[in-house]
Amino acid sequence: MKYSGVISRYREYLPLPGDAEPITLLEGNTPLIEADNLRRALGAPCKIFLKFEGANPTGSFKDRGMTVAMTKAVLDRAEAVICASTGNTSASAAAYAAKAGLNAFVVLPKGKIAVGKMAQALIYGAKVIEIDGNFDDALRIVREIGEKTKVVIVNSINPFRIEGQKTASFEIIETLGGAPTHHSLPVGNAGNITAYWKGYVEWGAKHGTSLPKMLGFQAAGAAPIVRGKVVKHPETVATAIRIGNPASWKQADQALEESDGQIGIVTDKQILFAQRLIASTEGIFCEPASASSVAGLKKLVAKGCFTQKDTVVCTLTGNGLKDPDTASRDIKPPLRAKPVLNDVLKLMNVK
Ligand code: AN7
Repeated sequence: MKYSGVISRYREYLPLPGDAEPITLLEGNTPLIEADNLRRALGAPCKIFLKFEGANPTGSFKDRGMTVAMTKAVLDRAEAVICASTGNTSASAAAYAAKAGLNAFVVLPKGKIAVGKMAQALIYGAKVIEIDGNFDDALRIVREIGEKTKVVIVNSINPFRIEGQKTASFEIIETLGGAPTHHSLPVGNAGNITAYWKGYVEWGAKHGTSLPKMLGFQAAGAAPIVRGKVVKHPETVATAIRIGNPASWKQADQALEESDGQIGIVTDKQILFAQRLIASTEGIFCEPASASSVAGLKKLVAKGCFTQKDTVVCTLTGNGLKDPDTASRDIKPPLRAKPVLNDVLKLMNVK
C-alpha cells in the first residue's frame, strides 16, 4: 500500500479528527538498521539497532511531531507559527509551514546553528530571527509571544508535537515484533524521551507489548537533568542539545523513573568518537547530538550493563549532512595527487 505519512499510518492513536487532511511530507517509516559491525566494535553482548531519523524529509525526527502540530494549527485556522530552536525544529517548522501555506517565525541562538539547518530555515521561507542568547532565552521569548499573540507555538511544549513523535516507538515495535529491552537517545529539551515513552506505554496498554528501560544522554556541558539544576551557560559541540533548562524536564524524570531507566553524561570527545564510529562501521552519517545515544551505550557496555538477551535501540535523531563543519574538523584531510595515473596509483598503494 502507498505510504502516506505518520498521521495516515497511526491516525487512531492521534488526537486529530478522522477527516482532518494531514499536512505531510511523508515523514516517518524510517530505517531500523541492525548494527552488527558496531556491536562488535563496542564488544557488546546485546543486539543493537539504529533508528535512523535522519532519513526524515527535513533530516530529523522533528518531522513526526511537526506534521501533527501543523495539521492541528491549520484545523484551528492559525495564520502563523513560531518556535525557538537549536536548528532542527526550525528547519522542520519552516518546511511544514511552507507546505501548509502558513507564515513561520523562528528564533535562534546566534552563531550556534549548524550551517545546513540555517540554510533549511531560510530556503523554506521562514522569517529567521537571531538573538544574542541561548536556546533557553529563545524559548522564554517564544512562550511570551504565544501568550500575547495568536501565533501558534510549535515547540514540543505543544502537545501535538509529542503525539506525532511517539509514532517512532510504534514503528520500532512493529518492525521488531515487540519492544526492545532498552532504548537509548539524546536528551536536549526532553520532548523526544517523553514522546518515545508515551508511545511504548500506549502501544503496550493496547497490544500487551513490554516496556523498555529508557536511557537518556546529555552532553557534559549541557546536562541539567543529570546534575539536577538549570545550566545557565550550556556548551557542547552537539549544538542541537545545547540546552540548559529543558521544557519537558518533569516528563523526562517520569519516563526514567517509570521505565527503571537512567540518564547519563557524555563528553564532546565521546560524542565525536561515536559519530565517526557509527559512520565508519555502519555507513550511517548522523549529527553529533544523535551520536550521544551510542556514546552513552558504549559507556554502559563497558560497565557490563547488558546480556545476550537484550536488544538496544539507539535513535539517531538527525542527519550528519546538516553539520558538515563539525564532521570535517580534526579529521584526516584528503590526499593530493597530480592529475596523472601513476601519482594516483602510488597514493592508493594497491597491487
Ligand atoms: C538532532 O531543534 O531542541 O530532547 O530546537 O535536534 O526532544 O529536545 C533539537 C533537539 C536530539 C534533543 N537530537 O531532543 C531544536 C531542538 C537532535 C536534536 C535533540 C534535538 P529533545
